Amino acid sequence: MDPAALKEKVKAYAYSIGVNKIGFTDAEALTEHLPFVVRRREAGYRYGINEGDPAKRIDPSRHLPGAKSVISIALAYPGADPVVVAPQEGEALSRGRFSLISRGRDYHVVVSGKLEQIREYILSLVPGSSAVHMVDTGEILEKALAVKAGLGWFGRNTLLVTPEYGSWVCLGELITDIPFPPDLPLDNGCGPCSACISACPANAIREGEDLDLDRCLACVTLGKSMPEPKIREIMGDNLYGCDICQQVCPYNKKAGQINDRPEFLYSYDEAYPVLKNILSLSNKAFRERFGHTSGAWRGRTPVQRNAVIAAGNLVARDTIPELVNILDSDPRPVLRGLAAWALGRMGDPRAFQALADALEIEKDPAVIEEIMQGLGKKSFPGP
Ligand code: B12
Ligand code: SF4
Ligand code: SF4
Repeated sequence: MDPAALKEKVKAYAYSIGVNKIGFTDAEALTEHLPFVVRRREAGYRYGINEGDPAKRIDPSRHLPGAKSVISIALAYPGADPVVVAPQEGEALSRGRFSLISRGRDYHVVVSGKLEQIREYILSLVPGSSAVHMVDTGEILEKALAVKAGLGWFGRNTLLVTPEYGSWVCLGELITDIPFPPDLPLDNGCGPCSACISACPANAIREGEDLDLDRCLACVTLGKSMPEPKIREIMGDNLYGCDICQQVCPYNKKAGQINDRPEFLYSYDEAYPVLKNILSLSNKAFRERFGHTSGAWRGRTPVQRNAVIAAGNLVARDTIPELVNILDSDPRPVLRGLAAWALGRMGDPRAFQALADALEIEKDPAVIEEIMQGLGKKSFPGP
């Protein structure tokens, strides 16, 4: 079949199965992006995908020999709270917050499903052709491919912004050996706006430079180590990811609520879980409750760690019993240390007593230091 006619059929099919945007581009290496990838790698940021081979990250043909084109797709997800059951009036329980993309069914599964349907459709029309699909973890630079395929542009917050859905889209792509005619890139629509830069609480967006991943809360909240006290304070109530630089984007505000994809819907409790419940979750209970979301990717510890920090930031006195329990008996020193920090912010006699008791039995110097700080005492001089 003529590639141009095939392209139209593939586009129509993709829209019919709920893909919001689709674009086509060639499979040439993204050589102008190599310096960004190398710089990110040299900065020592790991988080899985950043440690990939830079040559593979920019070159579709490293993933499919004989690659001729890339089909980039975007699926819109709810950019606000469309399906929430508000808490009971008068509820006094403190809650944390999952970022929007980490709620509902894991987008990796949803986008991969669509890509597989498109792959099978192409194979039914062009038997013997080859295609591989990727979502997020597949090494290739997804935003750069989406820009080249005309889905949107690089916003100043480094995300792909589409004219219709703003940046509330998740991306995926099919690398194929069919020479589809390419689409044209769009003009950058940011204009003079810099709302995302001003709104970032961590001052992590430096225009023309990389995102500062030591500060970006989307990155910090994936971690398992003890953040610096200054960073803890700006982490707010975020349990996994951060949406602030997207929430202020005029394109995202204009897009409103995209609410027609049942897979991405969620309950209020899933989006804003009660902190005391998170603090006492076993590994098994965490998997049962959040295993279907992308927010479970890094496991229970980052979410619980961030819940302890959120409790401190919110001065959530309803969490004192759970924080005391962590300080007394959690095997993870990072959680014990942060529980001491959070208890120190409560201004409550129960919290103060728990810190004084813990000082008698704690053995880890870093945790002892946090307890001392929490009690308002001078630094621990060491053994
Ligand atoms: C590693 C990673 C992260 C890291 C680092 C993010 C980052 N910006 O690099 C962390 C954990 C922080 C992260 C956070 C988030 N992520 Co993320 N992440 C990725 C991943 C796996 C790789 C990104 C990457 O390659 N970075 C490497 C560096 C070098 O690239 P970069 O920072 O994007 O830099 C580019 C710009 O500088 C750009 N550029 C900008 N302007 C210009 C102009 C010119 C002329 C040129 C040449 C280049 C250029 O070129 C660079 C290279 O492409 C992608 C999936 C994938 N495989 O691509 C998802 C992905 C980017 N993440 C995604 C999402 C949703 C998020 C979060 C919104 C989640 C959340 N709510 O917390 C946040 C957003 C934070 C932010 N402001 O960017 C989506 C983005 C969708 C979209 N609309 O763009 C992706 C595409 C996953 C997906 N399949 O949907 N993420
Ligand atoms: S995700 Fe949050 S911390 Fe990171 S750049 Fe955006 S607003 Fe800043
Ligand atoms: S907030 Fe403004 S500068 Fe940032 S991505 Fe959106 S349009 Fe671009």
